[in-house]
Amino acid sequence: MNVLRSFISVALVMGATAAQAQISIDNAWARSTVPGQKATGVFMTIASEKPVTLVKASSPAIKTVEVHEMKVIDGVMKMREVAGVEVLPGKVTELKPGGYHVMLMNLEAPISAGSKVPLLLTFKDAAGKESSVKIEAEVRERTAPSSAKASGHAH
Ligand SMILES: [Cu+2]
Repeated sequence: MNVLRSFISVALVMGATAAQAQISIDNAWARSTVPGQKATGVFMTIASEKPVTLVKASSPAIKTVEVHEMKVIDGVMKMREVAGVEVLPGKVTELKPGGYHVMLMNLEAPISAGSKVPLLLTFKDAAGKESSVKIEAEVRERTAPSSAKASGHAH
């Protein structure tokens, strides 16, 4: 029922146009996993007309999804869950390897390259109002360049 309700609100968000703050998400991709691997990252770029914060991510296909940050603390690369990722107008916010990412956890089956992971991203605006955006992250090979921009031949 919760899932159903989420998707109904997404339909409403998508149906609304100029009156709503526009959030656009591009180049969403997930890193493929090998059998036995329990977690992987999803990366994307986010732009918004108004300041918003990415507060939550979920997927009908995956039990545990968290918003994470990767950071070097005392010389060691560490990963932790964050309360939110700020998206400011006029600036593209990047979720990328080594930085912010959406983490898919407790995976029950490998995620293979070429498949798609449906995700529901929840944003909160300055007034505390939530809106959700439904995306599909394209699964890419573990060895793929971390950014399409890094290679003119990425495909
Ligand atoms: Cu993580």
